[in-house]
Amino acid sequence: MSKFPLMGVAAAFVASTPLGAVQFQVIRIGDTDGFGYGAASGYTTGTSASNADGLGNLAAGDRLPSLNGNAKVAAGDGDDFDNRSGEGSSAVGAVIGNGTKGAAFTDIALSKSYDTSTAATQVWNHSASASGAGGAFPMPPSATLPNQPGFVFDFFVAWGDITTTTRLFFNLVFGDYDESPAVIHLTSADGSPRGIAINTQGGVDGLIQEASVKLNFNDVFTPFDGGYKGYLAVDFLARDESYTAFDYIEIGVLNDPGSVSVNVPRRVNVADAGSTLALVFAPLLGMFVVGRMAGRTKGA
Ligand SMILES: [Ca+2]
Ligand SMILES: [Ca+2]
Ligand SMILES: [Ca+2]
Ligand SMILES: [Ca+2]
Repeated sequence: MSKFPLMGVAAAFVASTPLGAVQFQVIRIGDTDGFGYGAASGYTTGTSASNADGLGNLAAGDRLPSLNGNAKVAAGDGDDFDNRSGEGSSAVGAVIGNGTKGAAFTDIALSKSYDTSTAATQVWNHSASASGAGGAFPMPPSATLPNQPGFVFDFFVAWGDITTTTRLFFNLVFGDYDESPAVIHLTSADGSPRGIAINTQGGVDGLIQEASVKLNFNDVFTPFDGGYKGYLAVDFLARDESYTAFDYIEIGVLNDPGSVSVNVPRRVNVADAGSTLALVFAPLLGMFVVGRMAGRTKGA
């Protein structure tokens, strides 16, 4: 219970929808705006349009823009950006707790060269259509790896707004992952860990991918006064990655338990809750977690 010392205290929540009025549908950290590029009209990655299929916002299967016009997307290669615009968290049918965090890691290049680009006022901003110093790097200094985010979902759903048979999905949208080893590490409400294997982009620089996993009710929720606490910690463990970006991360209701295809169109890595992935990755995770915790003192 000590994991949620503030839950239940009214001041600990930011009300997004009235309690008891709306069925739980989703909680999201960051926003679904194509890494702040939207449809990325006019942006290219090498000779290709960054929005490869020309549909909607930048999404899985598209590529992060190479801002200096070459085919590479990398640290020190003219591609540092900060498209953040007051990123926060949102929810439908839930109240967001103070422990929810990580939005500052979205819509920004988590690049080893970010601080250098800041000093040179060469951090691109899509809305301004200009370069500048950019905002504060979320885990300074940028030159010290790992630069990867630690996300935490901390929320409350009232009794009438979810049933214990509800199946859930977890989804994370990221770009330019090309340095193995890496794994997405989930920590459930009861403290149990799980790993999601992810594939490198296979030579497609800047590739945007989604990682999804199905979750059981009990993986996320525990009973609490008047409803359920929701909790999930998500660490992107890639100790050697010098350049990545994240669009958003979410937990939602899985309306069709047989498929998560609506949420994971391409390059997906889907595993059922209770799979053996946690066992497969346990030794790897131990190594990563130790490394990650050592670097964690740098801040959220
Ligand atoms: Ca945004
Ligand atoms: Ca580039
Ligand atoms: Ca990379
Ligand atoms: Ca976003």
